Amino acid sequence: MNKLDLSISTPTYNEAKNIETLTVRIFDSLKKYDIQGELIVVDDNSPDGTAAEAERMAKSYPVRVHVRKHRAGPGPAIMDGIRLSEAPVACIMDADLSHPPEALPEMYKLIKEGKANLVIGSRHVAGGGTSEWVWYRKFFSWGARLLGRFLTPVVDLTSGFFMFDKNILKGADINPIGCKVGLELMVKGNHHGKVVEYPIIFQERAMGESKMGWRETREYIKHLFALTFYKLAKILRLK
Ligand SMILES: Nc1nc2c(ncn2[C@@H]2O[C@H](COP(=O)(O)OP(=O)(O)O)[C@@H](O)[C@H]2O)c(=O)[nH]1
Ligand SMILES: [Mg+2]
Repeated sequence: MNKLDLSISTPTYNEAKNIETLTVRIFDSLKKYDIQGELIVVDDNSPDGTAAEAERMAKSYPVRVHVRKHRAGPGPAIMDGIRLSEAPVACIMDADLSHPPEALPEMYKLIKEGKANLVIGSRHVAGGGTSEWVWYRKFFSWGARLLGRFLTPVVDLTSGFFMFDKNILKGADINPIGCKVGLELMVKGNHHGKVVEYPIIFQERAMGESKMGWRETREYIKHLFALTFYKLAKILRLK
């Protein structure tokens, strides 16, 4: 078997209708640039048969399926995906096609060429954006960015689409509260400041329903506080 370049994992809950398109688009886009990738579907035992659909794709593509017993939000599933990643470079993306698989090769190239250790698929840099968002979603996204200004120079700090050289995990205590694993890596990862935002257009999901709600917002605020303490402690220790 060829050497694996990139492990992509996706947390899933009731995404059966999106798995096939996601798989085909990921592997089409990697094939064009001759990148050897694998897809790891980390499913929380979805009642709609997401895992079975992923197993069906595994017959024709390098897809692995990991089923967790209980629903616990995307955070723990993302952490499992990272642990299961076998390639030197790992990537996390949503399964609902909000994150364009066509961006994967350029993001990978930034890491491969040593320009970045962590690449964020970003909606808020030139060339990036979102399809039509309702006002409250825009408002929350703006508020979330404002709160994290102190933590990282990254503009799109809540992005769920990111890729990294797995060396950034060495010696880092990665232990996110909630689902913003990318933010945890921006603040605590050993990336030596080599973090690049790559512009993406975020598409509203076409199939299925969003599972985000107040619990995620509360967890996000707790996470921001924890990271702020972490950063302050680090600054004080350096002095
Ligand atoms: N494993 C797992 N994945 C989840 C859970 N909740 C959401 N997800 C996945 O996390 C990703 C983002 O969720 P989504 O509902 O699209 O959030 P939104 O884009 O913020 O509305 C999708 O791939 C979901 O299927 C969960 O409880 N467990
Ligand atoms: Mg979504």
